[in-house]
Amino acid sequence: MNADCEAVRQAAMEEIDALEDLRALEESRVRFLGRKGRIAALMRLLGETSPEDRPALGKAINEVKEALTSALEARKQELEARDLAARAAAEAVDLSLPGRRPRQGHMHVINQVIDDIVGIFVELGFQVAAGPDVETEYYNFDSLNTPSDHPARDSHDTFFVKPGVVLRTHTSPVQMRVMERTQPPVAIVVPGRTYRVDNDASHSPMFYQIEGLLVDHGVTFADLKGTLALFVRRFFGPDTKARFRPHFFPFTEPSAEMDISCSVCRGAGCRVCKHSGWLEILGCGMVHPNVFGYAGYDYETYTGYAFGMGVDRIAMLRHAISSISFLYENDVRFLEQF
Ligand code: 2NL
Repeated sequence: MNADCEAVRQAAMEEIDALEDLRALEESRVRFLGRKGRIAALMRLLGETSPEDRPALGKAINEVKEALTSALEARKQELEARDLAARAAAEAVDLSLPGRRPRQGHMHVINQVIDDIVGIFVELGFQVAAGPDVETEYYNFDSLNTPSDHPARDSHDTFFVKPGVVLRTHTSPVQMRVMERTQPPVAIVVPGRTYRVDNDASHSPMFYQIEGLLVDHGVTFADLKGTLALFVRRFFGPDTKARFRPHFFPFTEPSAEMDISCSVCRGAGCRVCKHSGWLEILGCGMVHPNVFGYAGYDYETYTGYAFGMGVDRIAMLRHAISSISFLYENDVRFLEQF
């Protein structure tokens, strides 16, 4: 009888040693320790055993049962530990890795330049004004003393929305609207989008301008020169020189263009200034009496100056940007440099 016990123990131990997963282990447990298992079969033999042999056989069966139970438990713990280790390895997180830094954005270079320019004039007491991008021909041209046969007014230069309505070609209509509703003194700067039919390395059909307007008693061209000279020294640096050349605009008389000493070569001559030593950066002049007439201002009582500059051109000069399209195609590799 002990031989039967020994056979069951032998078979069970071999099987348990070979177990490779928890499901097979449970099947083994049922096969040996279950109600219809091998141990239960040995128990049934007890009944057929003589009373004097029974205690020894019972003891032997119990020893096998206990040996199997603890062998199964030990194997179960080994397999569970192995599963846990495998899962831990598969799901491992390296806590010493550096975190992923979120990419931080910033103001567009155009807006940085607008803020810098506007900031200089605000410090001088100018207020900031804004108005619609879609304008009437009246505010964009007629009220600014621009005759109806002026070349800028045809569809090769100006975007027409419908007859009488255009995309503003400068921000001057905003100054007209402010003058209509305000009595002098007026001192405003107007940054904004403007539109012209034009597209090459230095022109985009949508671009940014900043214009300024100051109207009061006794404003002179000297005030204009002094204010703009201060502006360029603040913006381009204290050694920047400025010069004024006579020019023509329909809305100012007299009119001028202002050049500054080349910020790239400091006047020595380079590709950027086309070897002249000077860069053209803005147009300006004394507000034309006819414009005051449209605004409802008495040109015998008031005088004023106005100026306008292209923000894109100034941003390109400041940062040595070779083509205006860089400013508008929004390639992050370009934008993040500023
Ligand atoms: C340029 C030249 C200029 C003005 C803009 C202006 C506005 C009013 C009345 C009179 Cl309401 N003038 N604006 C005057 C002279 C020049 O801009 O080259 N801009 C990029």
